[in-house]
Amino acid sequence: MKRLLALSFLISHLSFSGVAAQEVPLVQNIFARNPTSLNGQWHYIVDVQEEGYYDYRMNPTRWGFFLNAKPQRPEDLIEYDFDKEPTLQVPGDWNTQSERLFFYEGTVWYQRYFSAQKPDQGQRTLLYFGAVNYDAHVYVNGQHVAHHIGGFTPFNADISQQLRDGENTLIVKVDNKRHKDNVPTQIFDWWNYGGITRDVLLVSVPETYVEDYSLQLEKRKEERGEKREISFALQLNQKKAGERVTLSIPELKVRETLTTNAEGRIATSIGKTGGLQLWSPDTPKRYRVEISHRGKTIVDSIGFRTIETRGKQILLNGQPIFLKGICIHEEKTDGGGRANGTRDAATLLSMAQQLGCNFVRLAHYPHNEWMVREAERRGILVWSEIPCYWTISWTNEQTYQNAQQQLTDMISRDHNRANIIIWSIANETPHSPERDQFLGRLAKYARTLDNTRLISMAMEVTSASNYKNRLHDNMHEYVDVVSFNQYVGWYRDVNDAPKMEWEVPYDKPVIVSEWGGGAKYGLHGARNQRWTEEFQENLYRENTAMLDRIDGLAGTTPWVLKDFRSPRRVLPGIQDYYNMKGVFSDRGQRKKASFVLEEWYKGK
Ligand code: GCB
Repeated sequence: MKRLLALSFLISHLSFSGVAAQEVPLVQNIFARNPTSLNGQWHYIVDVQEEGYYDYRMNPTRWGFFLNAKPQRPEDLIEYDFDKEPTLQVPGDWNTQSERLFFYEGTVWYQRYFSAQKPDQGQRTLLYFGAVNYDAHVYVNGQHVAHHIGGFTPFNADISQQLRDGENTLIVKVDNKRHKDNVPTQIFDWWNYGGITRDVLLVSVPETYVEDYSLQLEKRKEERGEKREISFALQLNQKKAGERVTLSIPELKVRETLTTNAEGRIATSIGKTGGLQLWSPDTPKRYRVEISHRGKTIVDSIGFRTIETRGKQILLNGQPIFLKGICIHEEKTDGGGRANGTRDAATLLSMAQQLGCNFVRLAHYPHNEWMVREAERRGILVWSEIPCYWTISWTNEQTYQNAQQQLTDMISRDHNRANIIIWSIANETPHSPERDQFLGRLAKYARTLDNTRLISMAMEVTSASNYKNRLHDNMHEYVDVVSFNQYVGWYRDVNDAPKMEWEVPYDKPVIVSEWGGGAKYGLHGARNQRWTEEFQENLYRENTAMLDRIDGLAGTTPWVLKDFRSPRRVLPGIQDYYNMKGVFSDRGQRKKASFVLEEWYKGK
């Protein structure tokens, strides 16, 4: 049984200091801080040999592209000129915006001008990036302000010192080369979209500002039964006592003025939960929450719910729930590259809802914040994951730190979202003592950040002995929900699903986090004919019947919502660089299997 402890999250999270000089800990709910958007057209230079960063002896150069230098005299030699380069839309990946960049993996420099004022006395200006894939160096007016690693998590830097009145230059060096020691590692089954793929924002904040806050429904065991209360925690960016903060939830008639302690922190609970309408897929109720400090008000929409496990059940608000899910990649329909924003989220989530889903697995990395919020608004529960995928360098401490940072960033950004119920720390990782050590450490760390949600990871079962599939994974001790991927009917045991039996020897709920097979939309034939819709349809029939025989099955997320781009999928005429396991085509057309899934979910 889990107890909701919002405060431990903030306390451990806020003491984290893994940020570079100008970088400051992530600001909670950036969109509510009256941001100025720096989205739009940015100039870019493709820099295959990192000419703009290293000199010809491979030493970092002081005269790099980040200076945006211009010849001052006729004889000056400057061998680049952003102003004459073409542009790319930000946010967006470069692969789908320029044909010559479709397969490109390497360094691209982005540049734009923006007008601003130096912050007034007592004010600061922060620069925020929703995500840059993969390795980003950020420069304002030629000065380095941030370095961030990890392609799917946000970061922000204080650029007050670098800003000028009038025109300013912002340059980002983006490198998406794959490396063995990265997270994800060198190989993965999705397109390595490069670029500034999420929003870029400027935010003005007071010198002392609300950095983070957390509101959660907490269930406290008492002598007679349980008591529910809303816990509230807040952290300023400075350790400042005596700062007054007003928390108000008008619909609940909550209005309290609270004062920070010497750590710049508030930690309290609000008893008033009478009449509280809980967030759930049927009633995705969110309350307007206002947090005011020094004349600035942050407005959020927050839902309250509990999530816990009991034996092999998952309980939402105390009631067992079956998670009718689907896996989703963060990719637009129609070959449009990386998804971002509410419109893309609405498209993808509407497709999931056509299947009757109440749950999505946002694979294999944290998706953009719009996606999570749109799912929350629609009443869709979420599994959120970091890209510890396949063969991570388990013994490399830097790789571990990288994974841990991505986990921290993911949880920091989304810990107020009621719909996120599972943090997933990995996908299909090969068994070894080193991997257990790495992932065990990560799971424990995740709990120190947030012990109000469930922890899981996608394990795997790849073979059966005499049709008996048995899950064995040492990581079972560390997770709350035992999840695994299996591809009976596709990679293995074609035709044998009806004979398969399953054993999960742990007293924990079970999610089959991937299953499925490929089909080309519009290709028809016999049901034993690979790539036809009928083959996939039959696979879904047999798999759903098989899954019904798993004791303790608490949910599934078949692979995958729609066909998605992958460099590993090269079969001409069929794949053409798409993984075809979508139950929808890339254009959003429904394949036959999708109706089988919908029918099955109707009965759940
Ligand atoms: C998996 C992976 C997923 C792949 C999928 C496939 O097990 O987790 O990322 O895309 O299989 O299609 O093979």
